[in-house]
Amino acid sequence: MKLIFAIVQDDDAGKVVDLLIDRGFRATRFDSRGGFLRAKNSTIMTGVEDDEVNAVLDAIRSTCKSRMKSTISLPPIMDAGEAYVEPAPIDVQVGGATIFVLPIERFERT
Ligand code: 2BA
Repeated sequence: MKLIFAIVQDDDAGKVVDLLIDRGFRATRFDSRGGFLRAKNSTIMTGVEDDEVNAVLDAIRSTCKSRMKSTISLPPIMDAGEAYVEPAPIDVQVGGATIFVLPIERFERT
């Protein structure tokens, strides 16, 4: 059995969960936040049999789009006398999805 964590953009999370449920999988969605952009995203957790992993990954790939996001790069904290660097907007391409597939040692639903 495997545990799949997929970090996806909020705009795609509802579609991923709906498709997984339609296809007979169980899923849990968490609100999360990326460390780099500090923007809200969603983490979807799903536990599946080994032979179902590819079907889950297909569902995620088919619903999650990569998008460009803008952020402001903040200057490091400066000491007195250092030149001020204007915060500059930068564009980054945010996946798709960032997916981790982990082995499960034991699974119980009581
Ligand atoms: P964030 O950490 O907010 O990152 C958003 C996007 O910013 C990343 O998209 C990447 O394009 C860019 N980025 C991240 N760190 C960077 C850096 N040090 N320098 C330059 N650009 C950087 P994705 O790679 O598609 O990641 C989307 C979200 O997935 C991330 O949001 C984070 O929440 C999660 N994630 C990605 N890789 C991860 C990892 N190895 N472990 C845990 N979470 C991860």
